[in-house]
Amino acid sequence: MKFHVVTIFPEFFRGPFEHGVVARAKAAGVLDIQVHDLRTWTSDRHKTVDDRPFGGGEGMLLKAQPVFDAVESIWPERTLGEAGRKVVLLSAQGRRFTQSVAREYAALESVLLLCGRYEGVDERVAEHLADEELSIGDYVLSGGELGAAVVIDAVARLIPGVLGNEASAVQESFTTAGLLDCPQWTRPAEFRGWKVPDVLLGGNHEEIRKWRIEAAREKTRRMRPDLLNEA
Ligand code: 4HQ
Repeated sequence: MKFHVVTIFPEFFRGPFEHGVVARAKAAGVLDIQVHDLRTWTSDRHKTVDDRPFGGGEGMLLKAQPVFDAVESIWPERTLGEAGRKVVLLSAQGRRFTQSVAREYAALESVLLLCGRYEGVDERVAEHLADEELSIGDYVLSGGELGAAVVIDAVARLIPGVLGNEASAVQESFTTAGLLDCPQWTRPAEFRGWKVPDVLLGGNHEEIRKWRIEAAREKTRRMRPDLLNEA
């Protein structure tokens, strides 16, 4: 699977992808991430990517032209709504990014992530260039870069062949799908007087399995009751 990222801060992506699952997926050759500097597609001396909003108001907007030129140069033959690859604009106004969106993206050949900055992006990008606007959550970031990193991380661990994913990412069983993870402990069995539940110390795997399902349900009921009312 391939990601393209278009940003005015390409250096931002040096760190996040050099560790853990994403780094391993890249090393294994199942994931490729190409980061592009939006200023590549400017032609003036100051490499201008922003301008003032029509009608007035606070701050600046990313101009449509460099963003259109970037996408059209990265994917010259692409058409809107094409199967297999998607242009995604990170935006607080977008569809909410969830695990099911991550699974959707992991099945694509390529995703091109557009990271806005300033007060936003000229609306013609959302309207006529991006296949969709995507939000990682209901809060305001100062740029799309953190959102793009979140999306790449969540999708990378679902790619077949990424080390450990057959066991851990896909372990989600029929009975615990859509629930929070159950609580877990490691040694010692007692720490500062706090004990690990007895059932987990005995070797009864059927008992443990049932206990974990119930613990996941109870944790979900307590922390995220909204998840129990979903399909
Ligand atoms: N943005 N999920 C980028 C976000 C955001 C989000 C606000 C998008 C700022 C420039 N992105 N603009 N939430 O808050 O993805």
